[in-house]
Amino acid sequence: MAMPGLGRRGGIRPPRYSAAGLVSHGLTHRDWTPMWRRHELEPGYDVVIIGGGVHGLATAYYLAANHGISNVAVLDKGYIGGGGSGRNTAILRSNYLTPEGVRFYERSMDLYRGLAADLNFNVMFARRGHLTLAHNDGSLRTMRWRAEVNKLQGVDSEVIGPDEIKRLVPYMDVSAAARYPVLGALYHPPGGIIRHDAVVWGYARGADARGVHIHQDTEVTGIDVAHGKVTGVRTSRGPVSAPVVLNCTAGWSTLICDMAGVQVPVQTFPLQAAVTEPVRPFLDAVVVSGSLHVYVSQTDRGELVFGASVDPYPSYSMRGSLDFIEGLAGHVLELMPSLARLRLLRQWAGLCDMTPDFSPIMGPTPVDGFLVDIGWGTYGFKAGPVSGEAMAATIAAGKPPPLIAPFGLDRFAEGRLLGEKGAASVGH
Ligand code: PYC
Repeated sequence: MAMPGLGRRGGIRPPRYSAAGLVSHGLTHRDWTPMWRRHELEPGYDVVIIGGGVHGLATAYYLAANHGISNVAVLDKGYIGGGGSGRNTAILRSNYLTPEGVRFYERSMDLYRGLAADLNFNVMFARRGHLTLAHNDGSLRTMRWRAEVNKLQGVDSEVIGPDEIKRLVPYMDVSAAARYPVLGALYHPPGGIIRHDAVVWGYARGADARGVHIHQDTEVTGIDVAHGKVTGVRTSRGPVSAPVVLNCTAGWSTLICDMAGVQVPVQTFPLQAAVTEPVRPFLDAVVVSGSLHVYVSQTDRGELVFGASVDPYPSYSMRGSLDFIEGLAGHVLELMPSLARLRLLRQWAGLCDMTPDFSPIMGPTPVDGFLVDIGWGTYGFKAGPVSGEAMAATIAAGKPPPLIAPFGLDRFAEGRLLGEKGAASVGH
């Protein structure tokens, strides 16, 4: 995969956000500069990125910021962040099961920790501590395994017992009388939550300022390939030529791969979530129970955000179901009976592009110049920054950096699967 000489396009310098700027805008009622601009669709770009979620926008940002490649278009069929990036439960962690996975997600945590300063945009990262509960001996064994792999990679994780869990989450029922008694937990202190929309907007603003064109309402309807090489895309607004096309479309990724004639072992399943009315802060940690198929965290505004496992059938539906909410409510109450009177405000679904080994597919495909950053399953949001950084490096250098080399599409043919199912928040 040889990348052509990729070029730079001039950007603008966005105004720096500061406390003084906030006061001055408040007093003068001056409008804020829009965070990204609208552009005519050019007939050609050096790089076309399909999908305006955190992965696509982060890739565009790092292409421009780290490699000086800014003749880049990000195309989204809807609005930026309207897919998985705006529908996930915004949990960050790096306590995975394989050394490759732990290293990769830990780099993402590093980037997330510095993101507000890097983008000059408050992404509201909150380190909260992340607890994955074990309700049986089998899960406890997996938690110990993960803790050891994590420690070997320098990631802070340890197995703790019910007393320590009760200290961290006083409202949780850790008694032996609980229907699924809590035997212990994998405790990952650096885990936390973030404001997912802000991450999308921050990357969009940073990419736009460096000359990237962000095109919303621009659906890709075809991909042109000649002599085994990608030459461009067709869109609802006309054709665009490009020697490099990157598929960052998560739940829709197989549809885009089909357009290029590339087969990938991915199936799309909905993942549902829900949010309650806001209440006073009482839950600091992020709590996950695989056996009860539920995870819960409390936002800085006081809402509780809940999620579960993916729906048990492939679908492109992004609507919530009664079935899901009934099951979820029952499981939450088994963990925290005192939440019985809390009211749910909203439920929704996002789409997960699941692979057989629960690890992503990143890098080149058999079509020269057509790259993928897909197969995220339920882990996509956590990986946004590192994926962007690594895919930008792949495009700039013409080959994937060592950090993502294990995640290539060729691993399925070569039998080098990277099983991360044991690191899933909940059973799937
Ligand atoms: O892997 O932490 C996770 C997660 C939470 C929600 C979906 N995936």
